[in-house]
Amino acid sequence: MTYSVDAPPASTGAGTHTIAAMVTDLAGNTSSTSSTLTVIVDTTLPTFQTGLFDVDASTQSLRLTFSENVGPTFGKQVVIIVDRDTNAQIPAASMSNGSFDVPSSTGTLTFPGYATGALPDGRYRTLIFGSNITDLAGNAIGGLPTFDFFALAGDASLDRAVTTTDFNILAGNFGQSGRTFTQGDFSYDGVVNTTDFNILAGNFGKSLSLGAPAARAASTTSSPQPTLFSDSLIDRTLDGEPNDAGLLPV
Ligand SMILES: [Ca+2]
Ligand SMILES: [Ca+2]
Repeated sequence: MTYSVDAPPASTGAGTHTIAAMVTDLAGNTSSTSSTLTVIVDTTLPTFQTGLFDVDASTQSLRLTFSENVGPTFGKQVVIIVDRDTNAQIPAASMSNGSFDVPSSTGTLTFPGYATGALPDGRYRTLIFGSNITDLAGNAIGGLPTFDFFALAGDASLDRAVTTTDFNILAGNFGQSGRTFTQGDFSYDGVVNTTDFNILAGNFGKSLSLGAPAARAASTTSSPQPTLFSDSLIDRTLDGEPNDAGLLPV
């Protein structure tokens, strides 16, 4: 015979609870205690912690770290990456589906739709759809957290400019294998050679300023957005004002 019993209030608070059952029949005979069931009640909302644009991974990787496991809901469907100067979005079709490392509570997205997996040069803002990201108990992050980063081919020193500093880094690693982006392997084939020199030469003198981007056209987001988030919310997150042609914040 199977019974369904509502858990008593004492077991509904946050934390780990052990539940066991004992029954008494009409004659007063009491059963032994059942085997136990452990229940974890989680009422703590997960949070977005930090972001990292990892140029030194084997392929460029955007890593987003959360306060706990949100893996089952993490993926490219819960983020939008926008070029802050042009308002262009990184197409979802160019992004990996996303993976999640439970021990570090970190989700990773890569960009296999681009040659060598490297994003076009630009200053990017990641919009994280917090209402769609939940922990295992279903608690959502909520809101629209953001993470800003930049991509600049040839900028081995990661100072937002392609200069002789970067050339010297490349020269110091020239001809060597097992190298990373910050060692001059801008083509992500592990080797520093003329291919990387040509990438650097093509961007020599280019820089991405820290200042506010130039005025842009009114919001023209073209990709379908999760319905929880309107274009105006996304636009306010980008520049603090709804659907206008204002300046993006620094
Ligand atoms: Ca540099
Ligand atoms: Ca290379």
